This record gives sequence, C-alpha cells and structure tokens, in this order.
Amino acid sequence: MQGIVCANLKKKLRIGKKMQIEDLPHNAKWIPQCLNQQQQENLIEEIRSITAKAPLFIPKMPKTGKPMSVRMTNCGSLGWVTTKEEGYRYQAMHPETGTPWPKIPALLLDLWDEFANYPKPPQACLVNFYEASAKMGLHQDKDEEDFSAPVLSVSLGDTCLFRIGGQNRKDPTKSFKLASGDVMLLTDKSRMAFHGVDKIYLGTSTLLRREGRINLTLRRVTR
Ligand SMILES: O=C(O)CCC(=O)C(=O)O
Repeated sequence: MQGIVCANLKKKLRIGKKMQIEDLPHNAKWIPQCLNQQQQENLIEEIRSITAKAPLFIPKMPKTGKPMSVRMTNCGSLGWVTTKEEGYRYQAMHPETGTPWPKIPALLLDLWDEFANYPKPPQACLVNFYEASAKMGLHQDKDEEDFSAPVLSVSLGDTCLFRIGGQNRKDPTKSFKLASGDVMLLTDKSRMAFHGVDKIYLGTSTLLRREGRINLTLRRVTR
C-alpha cells in the first residue's frame, strides 16, 4: 500500500484528505473513497441528465441475443454497445435514439488527468446500472485499438464484490468490495486482466434514490 497526496486532484476536486492507493496483482490500482459525498452526489446528478438524453438500454450478448443483467448507456464521443447481430463494438450514436452520446462529466475527465498517465483523453464512458441480481462475468476489456491507455472506473451507490485475475481466464483471482466513491485503475499488466462483478450488496449506500450500483468506466478507444 502506498500513501500519496494527489496535489493536482486535491486542488481541482477539493479533496481535503490523504488518499491511499492500494496495489493489486498485476499493478491494478484501487483508490478507496477517492470521491467524497458531495462529488458523488454531483456525479449522480450528471448521470441523471445523461440518462435523460441517452436512456439506459438492455445490452444483448453477441450471437445468442441473451440479455445481460446490467442496463447501460454511455457518454463521450464513442459508446460501447452490444447486439445479437453485430456483437461488441463502439459507436458514436445511441443504438435506440440514434443521437450522439452526451458529454463526459468534467469531474471524470479530471480523474483521468490525475490517474491515467496517458496523453490523450478518454473517448468513452460506459455507464452500467446494476440492480439486485445483476452481475458481470469475468471478462477482458479488449474492444479498444490501443491497450496502452488504462481503464479507469468509478463506483457509485451500493457496494459490490469485485473480482480480478490475470491475463488468462484460469489465473487465480482476488475478490474485494468496491464501495461508493472508490476508483479502480486497470493499467500496465492489469490492463488486460480478467475482471467482473459477482454480487451487489443491496442497502449499503443511500446515494441513489433506489437500491443498486452504478459503475462508470472510462476508456480510450482509438490510438
Ligand atoms: O462494474 C464494474 O465495476 C466493472 C464493469 C466492467 O468490467 C465493464 O464494464 O467492462
């Protein structure tokens, strides 16, 4: 574990405390309680206005068309979508409304500037909404052109059980709880680590109007 003070971020985001970065296998980083209550509430307001313009949709697995248990939308110049016919991909338009995705909130761009250590901004912010029984199976993020950019994600709402392994599906995994305000960074060897969400602990947060968890995942898509 490494204790650090993120000076730039502290200034921009008005963080008044010392942040801890927890080192995980393969150089993944976990920053518990990176965002304070006010920042989380502001972000939720922004997500509400994003979902008003770009409604949550039910993603479907390639080939089988089986619905995933999360509901999702995006913001940014590109959004991640999946359908039975065309599979996993990024596109500039919402699959149901046909309109461009809303902008990525400034707070998320500030987080990227602080932690990503990458010269270009993120293009996609996937918004996943997990209800009671929603999960996400172990997978790698590999629909992007450039794996040298990290994946940065923010947890909001109810706590989840997050699992991360190595670059092969059968590598050993480590499970831990991600709470509201936590930030995860998949970088270096962990960029291609298998990861997933096994469980949502309902009633562990009052941030959202109803039970559930939101995860915001920032990615650079093109080189
Ligand atoms: O919800 C999370 O914490 C992880 C989300 C994720 O792995 C993904 O969207 O690819």
